[in-house]
Amino acid sequence: MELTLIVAATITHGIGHSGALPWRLPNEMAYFAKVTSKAPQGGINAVVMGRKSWESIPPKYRPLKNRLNVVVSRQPEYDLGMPPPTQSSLTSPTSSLAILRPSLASALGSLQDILPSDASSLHRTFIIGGASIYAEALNLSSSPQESLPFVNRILLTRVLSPAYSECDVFFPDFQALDSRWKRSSHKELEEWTGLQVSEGVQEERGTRYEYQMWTR
Ligand code: FOL
Repeated sequence: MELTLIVAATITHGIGHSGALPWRLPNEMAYFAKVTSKAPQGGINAVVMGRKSWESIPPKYRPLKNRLNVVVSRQPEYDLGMPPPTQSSLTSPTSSLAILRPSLASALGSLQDILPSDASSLHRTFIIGGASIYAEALNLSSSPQESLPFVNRILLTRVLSPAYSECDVFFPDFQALDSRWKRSSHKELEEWTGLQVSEGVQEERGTRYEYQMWTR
């Protein structure tokens, strides 16, 4: 099983502030939605997130549509605000689904079994945050953990300016922690996503950023 992590982070690795994204970038968000949704006929992608990230998604966009939403919380009674999927709701490939799992390892370990194989098959799995889930997925968590599948790809939107120095949650400095991470070419990013992606520095509402892909 291969895992892809998707994140938008500043130069100093800031990803959030006061429980929300530090910026509002509609085109960048559209990129996130397209990349995480795109799957072949009969396939569906999973988006795995921590409880605080789930809560940060505007209720009208929850669960993220056309994706299997997997929310990690140690609270067994945590209320996702919707009924758990039934066997029959899992057979409709366009439905939006949200399930709760008690750990990242159990979330990832159970994914294959969740979808009935006759209905829709799991295509790609994306780790969408936040800070503690990213750190654990990159095997940096200090708490004891079961062995996790390997994150071999990072779709990083590098936010170049402004600095967003108010950020209070951060993405790990993955390059400092593992020198095997190599930046892919723009062509490789487009080939892997199957999308046309704008190349070079983007500017939206005064924020400059760039779409990148890294692999190890
Ligand atoms: N990765 C990237 N590149 N950009 C992000 O903004 C991002 N955000 C998260 C994780 N990885 C990311 C976590 N935060 C929505 C809101 C917050 C969020 C993730 C997703 C959300 O509402 N998404 C809708 C799009 C809504 C719209 O079109 O405005 C979706 O359908 O994905």
